[in-house]
Amino acid sequence: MNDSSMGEFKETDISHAILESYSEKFGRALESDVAIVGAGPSGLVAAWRLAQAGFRVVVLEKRLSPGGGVWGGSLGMNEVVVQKQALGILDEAGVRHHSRGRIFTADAMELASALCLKALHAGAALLNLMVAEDLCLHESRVTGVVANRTMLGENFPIDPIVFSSRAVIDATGHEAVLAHCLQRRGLLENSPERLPGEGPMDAPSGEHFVENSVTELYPGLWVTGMSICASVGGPRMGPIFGGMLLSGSRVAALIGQSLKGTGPMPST
Ligand code: 48F
Repeated sequence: MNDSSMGEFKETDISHAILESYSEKFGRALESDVAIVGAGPSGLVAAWRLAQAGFRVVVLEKRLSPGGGVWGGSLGMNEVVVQKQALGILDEAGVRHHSRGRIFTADAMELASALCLKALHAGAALLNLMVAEDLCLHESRVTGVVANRTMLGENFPIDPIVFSSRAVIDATGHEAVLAHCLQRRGLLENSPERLPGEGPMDAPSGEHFVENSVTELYPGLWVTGMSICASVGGPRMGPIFGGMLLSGSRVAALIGQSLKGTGPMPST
């Protein structure tokens, strides 16, 4: 880089550009139609589908990298397995796949990256390093997510911020973080002392279960992906991801129907 090109901008221009850009993105995300917690495969597909349908969507992810359990495949071998019912989603996302008998494989990194890009290009806001720690409730309905910067609230007495939304999706995977927020306060149906948790592995049943058991656990709070198994009890299934993709698609369709009539929140 020569002297004249270095003179085109200052270090503070870089900082201002980031601050302004992030502030616009963050500001728009504070009120949405759907707030999704967890950027794993189910959360990202839900974000993509809902944003594609014209809803304002924010995804909060506590880690630096979105993609959840996709990246590592199985044992860190970064290939994932998908069954034929979910190939349409891979094709639409431009993810290449290879037949292995009755199932198919795809590159884990290609899948994680493609889902992020699809969600972003459809218009969803994706905020990483944001950890959801609670839910906002008004008149027995979930109305938003209470979130903090990852590691901030845990280590310092620093208050969180609220992301208001008309619907919230718990896509936090095995942790089912938001379902636990309601369960520990006795707000779930039948007030269980603890959530049933995942059952032992049964991949074929588990895949079917996560697609078909998408539900509104409490008014305004939906569960998708592994958080369904953790919150209502269902088998785990290991590194096969078709059920997660289909579960994300299904929760988006059901929320779309339930929000229909009131129309998407106008973009600002
Ligand atoms: O675990 P994860 O990938 O959930 P999923 O979409 O998919 C499950 C599969 O990856 C795999 C499997 C396949 O058969 O069993 O496990 O159901 O993604 C969950 C995401 O939620 C984030 C977490 O970092 C991960 O990226 N997450 C968890 N808790 C929080 C959170 C939280 N409190 N706030 C924000 N993000």
